[in-house]
Amino acid sequence: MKPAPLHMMADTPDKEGESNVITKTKSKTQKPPLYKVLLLNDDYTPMEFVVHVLERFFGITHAQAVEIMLTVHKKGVAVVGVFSYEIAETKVAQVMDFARRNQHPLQCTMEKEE
Ligand code: TYC
Repeated sequence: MKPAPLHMMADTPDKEGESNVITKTKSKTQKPPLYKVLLLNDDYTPMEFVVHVLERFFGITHAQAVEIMLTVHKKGVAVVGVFSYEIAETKVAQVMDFARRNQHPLQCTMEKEE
């Protein structure tokens, strides 16, 4: 935990014989959770289709897309990106819909970041 910002700190100066311990460590405003978008391997979706999907929906370069596709192919799964809930949900829906319309079994899911 980071130290409390100046505006949250007690402004009473220390008196002799008195401790001035700051007990407030948790901020009131929490960062919104982030979600990993995961791509899963399968035996049937063509490699070129996966690369196209990555370029089309995640705005990454061809080289990055090939790299991620090969990671999924070898390891079974890879994180494609990390987004807010709504953006992650949209990416998953776009990939799943595009794969289904092209009759490929490609699977894409999302997972909350710890
Ligand atoms: N394993 C697939 C093949 O050999 C390629 C592939 C890569 C499929 C990544 C899905 O998410 C995937 N054609």
